Amino acid sequence: MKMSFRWYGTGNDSITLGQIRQIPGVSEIVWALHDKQPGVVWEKDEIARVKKELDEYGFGNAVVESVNVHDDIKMGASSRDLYIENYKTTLRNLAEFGVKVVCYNFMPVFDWTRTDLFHPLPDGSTALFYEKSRIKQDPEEMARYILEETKGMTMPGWEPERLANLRELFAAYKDVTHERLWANLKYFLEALMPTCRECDIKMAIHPDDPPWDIFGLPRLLVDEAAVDRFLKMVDDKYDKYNCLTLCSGSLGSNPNNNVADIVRKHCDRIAFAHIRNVKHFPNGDFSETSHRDRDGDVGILDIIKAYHDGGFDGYIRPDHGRHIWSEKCRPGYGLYDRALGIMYILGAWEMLDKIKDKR
Ligand code: DNO
Repeated sequence: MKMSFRWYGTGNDSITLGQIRQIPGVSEIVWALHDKQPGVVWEKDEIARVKKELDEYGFGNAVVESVNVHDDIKMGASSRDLYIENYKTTLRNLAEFGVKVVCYNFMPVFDWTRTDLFHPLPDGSTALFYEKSRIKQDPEEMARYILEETKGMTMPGWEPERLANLRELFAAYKDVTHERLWANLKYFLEALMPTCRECDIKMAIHPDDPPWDIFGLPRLLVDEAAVDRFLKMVDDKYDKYNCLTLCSGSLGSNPNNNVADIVRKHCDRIAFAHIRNVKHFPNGDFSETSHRDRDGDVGILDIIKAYHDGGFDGYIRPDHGRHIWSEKCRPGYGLYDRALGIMYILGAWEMLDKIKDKR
């Protein structure tokens, strides 16, 4: 297992590489060119600049989260081939600089969605929160809220340029059913796989967050059956490249999903693990919590054990944390609670190593 930390880049994150270096055990930075619109080629000089910065701190740059997929690819518009070609060029450029895993998602219009980015918790911290009844409201209102709360930061999947045309975007997705979306995902993957093999890059899809349809838009990667279907979608000679970013918090938001079971079943197809805890409420709402097992409901220790038992040697990162100790940071992406999460994950992992050695 290789421990990583998501960082949004100089001038675009409240956290510095120097701070991250002081968290024990982190060897990789999960990065992206956050100013790039979906569909645009990532140029070599831009990639080289980030790699140089990470090199200076001794961090690896093998994981990108995310190279976002253009909506025309997701909706199957005639222009999709052009954007797929651009995606391949980006993959080739990334491969030249040692990138091994590219995280992406296939959610129409919105990336992850929460109704409250700074919801107060009983301990005085705040965390991301999802209130089911508020989501039925106008998506434009939701977009306005997210953009207002995150002013001055780039928010992957919530690009103001794209969201300015929300009505048109929704209209364009009108006829995209679940099955059409699956077909468009297959088309995209089949087109990319030969390039992934040539470049030795794993495409690691992120599950949908939350894992159910919202605003009438279809969502695919929502449960174990969907994950099974996804992993069989392209010729098995490409299994090594058609992989998962298994996010315990996204799938775990649905109490019916057992994330540890999915890890046990598909450990060899998980290129990138996101560890996050979530607390469910009986009415379908959920709150993000600390990583500690008993603070939420996803079974963090069981999940970590499943990775350990499976001999997981991919990349792992603490996912969202709470906002604690008055930290001013991106929603879900502060320094302190994610650092605590890392220590929790590493503590459990090292203990499992020791128990195994003694056997
Ligand atoms: C939330 C993240 C997601 C993820 C993308 C992957 O914070 O886990 O935004 O990066 O969905 O494409």
